[in-house]
Amino acid sequence: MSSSLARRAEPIAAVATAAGRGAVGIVRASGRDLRGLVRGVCGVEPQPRHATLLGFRNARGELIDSGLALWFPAPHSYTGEDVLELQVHGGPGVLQLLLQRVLELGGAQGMRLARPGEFTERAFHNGKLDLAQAEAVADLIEATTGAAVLGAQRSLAGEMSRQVQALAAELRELRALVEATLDFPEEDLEFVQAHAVADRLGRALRDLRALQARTRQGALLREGLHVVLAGQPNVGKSSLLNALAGAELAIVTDVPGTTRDRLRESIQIEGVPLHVIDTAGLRDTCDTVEKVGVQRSWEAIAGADAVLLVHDLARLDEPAYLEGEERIVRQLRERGVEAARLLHVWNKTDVVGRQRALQLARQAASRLGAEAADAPAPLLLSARHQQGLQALRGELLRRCGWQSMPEGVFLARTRHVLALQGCEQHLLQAGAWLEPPRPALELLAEELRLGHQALMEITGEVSADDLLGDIFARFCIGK
Ligand SMILES: Nc1nc2c(ncn2[C@@H]2O[C@H](COP(=O)(O)OP(=O)(O)OP(=O)(O)O)[C@@H](O)[C@H]2O)c(=O)[nH]1
Ligand SMILES: [Mg+2]
Repeated sequence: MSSSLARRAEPIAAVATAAGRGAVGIVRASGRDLRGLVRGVCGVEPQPRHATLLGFRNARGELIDSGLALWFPAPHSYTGEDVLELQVHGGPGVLQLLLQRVLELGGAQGMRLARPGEFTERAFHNGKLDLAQAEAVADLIEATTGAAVLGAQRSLAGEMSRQVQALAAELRELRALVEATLDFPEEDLEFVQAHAVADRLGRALRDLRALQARTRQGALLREGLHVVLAGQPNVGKSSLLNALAGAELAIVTDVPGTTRDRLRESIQIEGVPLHVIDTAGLRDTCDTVEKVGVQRSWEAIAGADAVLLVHDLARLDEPAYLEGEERIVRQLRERGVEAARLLHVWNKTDVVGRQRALQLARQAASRLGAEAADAPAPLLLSARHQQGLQALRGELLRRCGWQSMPEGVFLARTRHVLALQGCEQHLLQAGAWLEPPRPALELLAEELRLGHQALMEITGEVSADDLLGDIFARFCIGK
């Protein structure tokens, strides 16, 4: 028996509720045969799947607490094994004594403390959940916004898994078609059959792309977007952070070089998390501290999904200021910040008025080679007066490819996005082998096999042990 199989044979127990005090706390145990343990802890065998009020006692017969016992004999339980849940008063002392008692009574069977996520891992191994659904359990617990909760529920209910399975079924049929031909080496892929394969491959690619679009939205909803506020000193970056967050987080003064270090804040737009970083103004400086700050600004920019380059409309007609703008745009380009990641915003509209602001922004944009990025219109803001924020929020969502989907978004992870990308590459390669003169059918079959395999990584039908270890280690204990 491999060590991971041996570990799965041992019964496990843990406190399932969060650490600290609460009205109710839960101790949970799972194992292949918990009947002995149940009688030991409860004194009787409670009716399955009913709440039974009982007293739970220590080895000397003293009452630890009275509470509810919930008994789920296998296979009708969360893990698919026998599961016992005990609900008692939610104090750390009570829960520890009760957990100790459970471990003691299960000792003969090798009962031990559960590792993080081990209950869910067992549910996965016993076919109660696939891997994407197991991940959704963790995501549901982690969800902090309404949109994330609903998205995680959709994944947990299997919305993503069903789409993955449907696509996998298409690929299985396609592989069968190609491999049937492989079994008869003297017959080449006939013209008609080649058409059938090409047709099916085209359909599979279309379905894959639809799934990719939904999955990307789901990953965005889970992981959010990293946005950096950049620009020269005193243009209003910190004011913009405060305006977006709706709170006075960053220090704002009229002294250039106020912000010395990066400041992070997570906000949300339509439920999409936005991790915003305010940075030190970009300029050449002799001040040692500010120098480090500017260095950190560049580091933040390098790791950003989007860079909001803030311009000060009130100074756009000053040659020295404009030169600074040109230098920053040049440096951004040199550091590989492509136009798609760069968003120009024009601040302090209130100082110059809207008409003049539009004119100044257009002139400067043309000088900075930023007109295309400004389409359809420059983003005019007044961070101080909280104006223009709605348009900015909308543009940020548009840039990151967010679309509200009528059928609802399911929560997804970067892991899923990458698996689908892998599948796409193999299917495209398979398509290339299909072109005349179709050099070798084996290559086509192999690409389809690899594509299929990449897809099955999502639901965990194909998965390496260390991937599973990685995923479940991030759960909390008791789940
Ligand atoms: N009139 C007006 N003033 C603004 C606006 N936004 C910011 N300011 C003022 O501009 C000055 C600089 O604002 P900050 O937000 O500190 O600018 P910053 O870009 O963070 O500056 P550093 O941290 O020094 O790089 C402050 O006096 C702000 O009140 C605006 O929309 N209109
Ligand atoms: Mg600042």
